[in-house]
Amino acid sequence: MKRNYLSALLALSFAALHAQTGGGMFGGIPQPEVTFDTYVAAPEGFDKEQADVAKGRIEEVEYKSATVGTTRKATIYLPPHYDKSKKYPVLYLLHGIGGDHREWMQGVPNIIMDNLYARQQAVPMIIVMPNGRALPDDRPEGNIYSPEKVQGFERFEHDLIDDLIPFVEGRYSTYTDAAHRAVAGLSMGGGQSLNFGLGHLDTFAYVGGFSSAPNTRQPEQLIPDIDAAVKANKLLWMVCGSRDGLMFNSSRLKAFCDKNGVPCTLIQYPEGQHDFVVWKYGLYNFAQLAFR
Ligand code: FER
Repeated sequence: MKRNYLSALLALSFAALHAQTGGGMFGGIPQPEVTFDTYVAAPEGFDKEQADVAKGRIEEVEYKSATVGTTRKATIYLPPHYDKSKKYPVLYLLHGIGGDHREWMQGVPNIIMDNLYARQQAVPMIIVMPNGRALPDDRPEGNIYSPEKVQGFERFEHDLIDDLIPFVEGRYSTYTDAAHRAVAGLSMGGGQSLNFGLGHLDTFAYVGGFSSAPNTRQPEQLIPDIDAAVKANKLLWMVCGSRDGLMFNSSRLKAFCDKNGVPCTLIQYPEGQHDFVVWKYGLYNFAQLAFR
């Protein structure tokens, strides 16, 4: 999996040099001029296990996907003191091109969330980490950049909305409206989150893209109806590393939003690359803002 990210980074390293300057063109890709939102560092230890902090629970589940025609897996994080007599909002948290339903565990979402809850900095939520490659063989093996594999990431729109969400809302004690659903992800999963979240305003009110990849649709496709997006979306939040060649996916959406009066955040992580330093920071911040 490491090697896969490495090849992506290699291909993008030139573009990364350019991203710091902001604006202009690079390799035929327009790099829009944008004003980034203020970066505030996460506190020391936000991603480190603390002995005196209540722990949530991680479990792996299987659900039937009519979209794919198989049984698929997802990792679930339940907050500390999960109580079936209460209802919870749900964050769908999506992985990158070389990952699967276990990839996000590298970013210790359970520890980040446990620590946030200990300080009462996040609304208790269930986090669902699916496999976003909606294919009969959904393993990140072979050529992970092949058109077939990439199409699986597109097809996941239907698996998510028609199969996974109903499964989650049947199995766990959740709210079942857009105001209590969030979708966020890293890289390919960031692109998916922007595409599906903004494409289904009636399903998700909170949308996050961390280092979003070239699967991110053009701003005009993401937000064809400005008024509808402004009305329905409650959070559109992005982060990308200053040294990540994929910044243009986020900055062109940010530029469009600023021009059209759509509330939107884009933080440039200083010296940030295409890795879990940025993605953990993304979760830490997004989780505090969601469901408010
Ligand atoms: C690409 C560069 C990067 C691309 C996808 C990625 C489909 C995804 C990277 C990741 O998920 O880490 O050209 O095209």
